[in-house]
Amino acid sequence: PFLRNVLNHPEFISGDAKTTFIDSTPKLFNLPRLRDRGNKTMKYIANITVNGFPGIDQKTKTHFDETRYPKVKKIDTLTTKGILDSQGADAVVDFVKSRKEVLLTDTTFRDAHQSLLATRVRLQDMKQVASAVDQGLPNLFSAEMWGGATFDVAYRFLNESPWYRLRELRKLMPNTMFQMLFRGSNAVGYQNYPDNVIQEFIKVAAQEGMDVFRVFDSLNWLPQMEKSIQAVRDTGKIVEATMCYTGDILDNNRQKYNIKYYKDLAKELEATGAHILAIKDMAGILKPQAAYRLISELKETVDIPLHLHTHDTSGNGIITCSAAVTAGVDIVDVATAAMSSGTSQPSMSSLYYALENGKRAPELDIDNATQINHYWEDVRKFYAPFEKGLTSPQTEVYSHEMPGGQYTNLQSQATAVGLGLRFDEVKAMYHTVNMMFGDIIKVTPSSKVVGDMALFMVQNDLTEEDIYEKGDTLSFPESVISFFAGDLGQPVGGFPEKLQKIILKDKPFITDRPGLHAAPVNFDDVVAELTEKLGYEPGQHEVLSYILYPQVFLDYQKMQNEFGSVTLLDTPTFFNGMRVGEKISVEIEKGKVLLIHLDSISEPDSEGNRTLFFNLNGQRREVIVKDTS
Ligand code: 3PY
Ligand code: ZN
Repeated sequence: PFLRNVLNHPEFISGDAKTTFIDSTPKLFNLPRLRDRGNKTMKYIANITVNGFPGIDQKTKTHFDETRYPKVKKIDTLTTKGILDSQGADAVVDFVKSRKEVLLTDTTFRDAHQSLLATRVRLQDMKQVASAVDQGLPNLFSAEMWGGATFDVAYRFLNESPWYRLRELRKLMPNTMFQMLFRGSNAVGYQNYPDNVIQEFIKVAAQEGMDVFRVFDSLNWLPQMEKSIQAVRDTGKIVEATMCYTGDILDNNRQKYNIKYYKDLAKELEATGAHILAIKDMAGILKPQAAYRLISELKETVDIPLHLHTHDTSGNGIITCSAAVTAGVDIVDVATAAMSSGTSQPSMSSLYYALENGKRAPELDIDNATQINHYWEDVRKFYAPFEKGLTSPQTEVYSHEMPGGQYTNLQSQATAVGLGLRFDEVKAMYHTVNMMFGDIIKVTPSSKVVGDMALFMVQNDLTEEDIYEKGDTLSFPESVISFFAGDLGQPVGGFPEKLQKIILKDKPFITDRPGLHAAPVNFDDVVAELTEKLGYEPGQHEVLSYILYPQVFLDYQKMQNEFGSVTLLDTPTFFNGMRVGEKISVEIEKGKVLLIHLDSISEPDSEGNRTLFFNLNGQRREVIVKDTS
């Protein structure tokens, strides 16, 4: 039926086709478009097959067919999404408060792969399991599936629009609240953006289906969060105001961030009108006893529900969550077992059994969770090239305090500048730099500043003393200069003045909110500029992407023009191309499938071009690719 087209339609052959023929049988005219898509897809595959995907060893290709698809029992129950859509955000808060059991947020689609697999998990792999999560785990508070690094990485490395990801998952998961991580005035980027960009981003994200916004600031500086919190409130969606946890409240020698600090901050965050207070332990350094004390005291300090986010880097994640549950935390973040632990969140099923038969055991269908997990056990294998993280618990995190998502990133950065074998020194230096900076909150983007400085010092064999002695002659990394100029806001207790002078030299610095210095973006101007570049009028979401990541967005568009949408390819083919003799199928629309067989590959000709002989839905096709490998 796929090959049925206008030329072999009986009406056309009989010569009876009228001018209304196109209108009454539009499907038949899709063929050139399908062929075009097929050709672009083969061009992508040919390229990857011959030249490889950047950073991926081409030798092994995992097979897609061997994946176990989850078979879950559908459970009908009241969902937070149902409450939000019918009664609004405050009703969800009331619902959370009324529950005796702890609620769970599943981070598998966002932080888990950001922390384990360099944020590389593709929509195609989420889509296959999305309905199962929606139908099989309806008691989840939410699924975190957007924001943080996923926005940038989707465009930059996966040729995938994060907006398309959001829309597609929304369709498949109508009963689950979607949650995103939002970096306050830094949005989903690494720098401060004008207030109107922040407001517009939140508005459009809410329209596209986002329900819960976890708003944080990388220095815990309230002025950098207030506009975002208000913007979420204006959309009617749920806002979690966030405190990032650092230090150790139970360490008497480390009292900069003591219990009083967190209680005061909690009150300020509650006063912004936030629906929920999130405690974001981005590095996984909230020890179990500290979790018990922190949650117990925060419960007495604020009225809004508490949502705990931690990482399992130290191996103590389950105990921390369990202590927090005993102390009364309302919601905790977990990930499906196969995507949990190490620098990721603690495992959903491990926590389930840790709490089983207790007073606050979560409502979770463990058989459905296991089915879903089998799928992820298989899918994780596709991403083996990105597995650079820890293979065992690491308690050193209590000293370096590096966020879960940064660990593998910094390791790759270190390797890229030839410091792969000196990563232990980089970690130690990360701690030194943090102390030099005055012991700051370290989370994107402030954590990147600390990482950049640590790499700079190890690379140039500089000690702390060297910075103070010969700092005048050194050119520091751009991010470090910008941080000390106040571009990310003000750290708790201010900047260390002596170091600030050394780093900034004569550069001016600000002590007020960076947004006050940023002119609003004129969206009409951006639309005009982008229309010219794209050749069509962009949607609001595209305008925002372009403002946040101009070059990344344009590069993505260029790839789209050349290769079409490659989002639908299976992941092994996306990363590894095809092998001679292999056959794959790509469902480009419901019921429309491209069947692609790679027959052979020629030797390179005198100009280094190879010809790939494909068979696309029964027809021979040739694609010529320059071999640059
Ligand atoms: C992010 O901002 O991407 C984070 O996950 C911080 O923990
Ligand atoms: Zn995290």
